[in-house]
Amino acid sequence: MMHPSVCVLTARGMAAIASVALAGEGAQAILETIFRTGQPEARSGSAGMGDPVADAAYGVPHRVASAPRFCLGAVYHGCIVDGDRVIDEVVVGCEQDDWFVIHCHGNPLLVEQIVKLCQRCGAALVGIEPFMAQRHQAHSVTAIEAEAKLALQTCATITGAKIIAAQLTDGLLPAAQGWLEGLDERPLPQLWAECHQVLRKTSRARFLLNRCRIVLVGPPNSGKSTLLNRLAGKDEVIVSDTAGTTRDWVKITCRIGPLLADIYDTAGLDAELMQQDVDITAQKLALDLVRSADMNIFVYDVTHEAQAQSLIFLLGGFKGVIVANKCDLLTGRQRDGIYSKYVRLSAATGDGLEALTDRLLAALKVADFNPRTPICFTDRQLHILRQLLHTKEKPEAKTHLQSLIFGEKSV
Ligand SMILES: Nc1nc2c(ncn2[C@@H]2O[C@H](COP(=O)(O)OP(=O)(O)O)[C@@H](O)[C@H]2O)c(=O)[nH]1
Ligand SMILES: [Mg+2]
Repeated sequence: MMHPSVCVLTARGMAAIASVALAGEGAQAILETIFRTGQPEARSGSAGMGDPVADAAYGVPHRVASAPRFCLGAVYHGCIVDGDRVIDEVVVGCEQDDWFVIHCHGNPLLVEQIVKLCQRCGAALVGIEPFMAQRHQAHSVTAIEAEAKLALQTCATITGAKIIAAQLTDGLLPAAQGWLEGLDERPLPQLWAECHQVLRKTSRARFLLNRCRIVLVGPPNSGKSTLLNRLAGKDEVIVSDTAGTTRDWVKITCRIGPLLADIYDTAGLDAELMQQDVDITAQKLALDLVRSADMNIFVYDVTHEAQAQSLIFLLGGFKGVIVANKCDLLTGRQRDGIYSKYVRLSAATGDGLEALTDRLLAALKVADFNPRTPICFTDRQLHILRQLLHTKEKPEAKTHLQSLIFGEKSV
């Protein structure tokens, strides 16, 4: 038999309340032992006057000595008791017939006592991720559904959450069910083509499901740090007239439209140093970051255009968006003369930031991403789809599809 599990759902540290989950076969029996409805008995004197920590320390006796019959969805007020000793006054919610959450006071000492008590009664302490995965598996019909519930709790963006939710109604789940049902009638190459399509869309959706890496590069003093402060909505990066102020790199996480982006501000690139092939650490670091980025933003100063062109040339097949910064220093006519593929921006005033966001989303190919497009949102799903692409026999394809939908236990 599987042990029931106990798991602290709330973060450690100072808080008014904490939540401890108790779940699995035998969870109810444990709760019947350690939970009593009603309040601890009032005491005379100063000790334990309704203060749960003090009460626990003084071992306040308990008035009502019965455990309730738990009904799904109901909430019970009472005490966690260790024999005659009250540990804390709590509220217990019955989430599922085998899943309860004890909402206790937030003091970590109390939380620890409750957890230890549950352990002594036979529950195994588990971390929050495996706990939630177990719960979702126990209460989901399909593996994709269980994975979606878990992924919804961890995904980086709201758009990502919409994509994951839509996978159950319009995306991956119905697509996989359709593949399984139609397997006998349809030729395998048709299935391969559709799997390919899902994998292609998945590589685009990952920028919405996870964080993306964006790197700011360009000559010194072009306004990279000013732009990063703008994007972050606060002054975190040092802005200075002195070239070379940002020596290594600085990372700030910010939201850009629907994206959650780790943005790296790098040292300025120097065309002469790059040509001399000197081992300049800051330059090398910047170039390494450029290569590993999902997207780059090359920022140049419109009053020093020639310098920028030689750098863009040196960077070679540069993957990214080019920003013409300090447009506030130009006349209207000069601004209109800037190459139309560049984003016209003033990091100092914020003019042009929306255009930059639009251009970034287009470059990452996530503008107008339809959430109902079937995609994979876990490594397990990806792995099975890749296996399907190499499957030559229908019975084998059937096994893969069943495990994609229902998980390994179905096979
Ligand atoms: N006029 C104007 N000045 C700017 C703009 N962006 C940055 N600067 C100035 O340019 C100088 C260098 O900026 P900084 O962000 O430190 O450049 P970095 O070396 O590329 O990080 C600072 O004096 C900024 O105030 C802009 O859009 N317009
Ligand atoms: Mg800088």
